[in-house]
Amino acid sequence: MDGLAKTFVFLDLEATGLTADLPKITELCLVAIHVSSLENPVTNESGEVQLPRVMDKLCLCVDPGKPLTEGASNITGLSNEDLNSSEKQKFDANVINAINVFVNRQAKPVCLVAHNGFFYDFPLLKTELLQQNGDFPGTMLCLDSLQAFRNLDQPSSKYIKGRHTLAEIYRRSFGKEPNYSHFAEGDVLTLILVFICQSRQLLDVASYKTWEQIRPMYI
Ligand code: DCM
Ligand code: MG
Repeated sequence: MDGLAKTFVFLDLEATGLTADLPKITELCLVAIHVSSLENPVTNESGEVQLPRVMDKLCLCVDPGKPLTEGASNITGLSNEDLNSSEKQKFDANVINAINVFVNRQAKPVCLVAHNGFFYDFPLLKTELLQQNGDFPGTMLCLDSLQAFRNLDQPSSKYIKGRHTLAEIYRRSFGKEPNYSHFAEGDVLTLILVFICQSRQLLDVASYKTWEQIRPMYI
């Protein structure tokens, strides 16, 4: 592929609410896939694209330190009660360290990929990192798969509401419902499956940002 990145780290965050709620992270999942696995997708006997065999995963539940909105709790199935009774820690230096260790063991350059990443996941992650005086290298690449899927689509259908949600793209590609929607790991695996079906085209039409260009969601 075009050689910008050697590893793609697919990322999804669950949080206490939407941007207007000034959300805090409740769960994060990162799955790293080498470009060689994106270039050679494996299919089963029915021709259905499979997850790559070689994947590194990091999934963590986090005490957000603020109440989840009813909507966020309903869709994610997470609650402050459950996170507290499981004695989950806050988004602290240990979490940042875990993410950095995880990313650092991947072949570089690394590109983060998230669905709606430019408007939700990357800014929120940046806010949480900055609140703990942490950050990622400014040169790390970022790709928003929602934008890439929209760019790939016909101009007329580009902005049809709901057409490019993860679940909708998955239904169109696989003819069934995605598994574990709104679980961070479920959403990442769904994203990987739909991405891998068209990775060459998506990487061609994607516009990249660097981590340094990502503005925090709020301070
Ligand atoms: N979210 C929300 N209400 C929605 C959709 C999302 O509060 N209708 C918030 C909570 C989710 C987060 O966004 O944890 C990430 O969404 P997703 O599960 O689609 O990745
Ligand atoms: Mg999600």
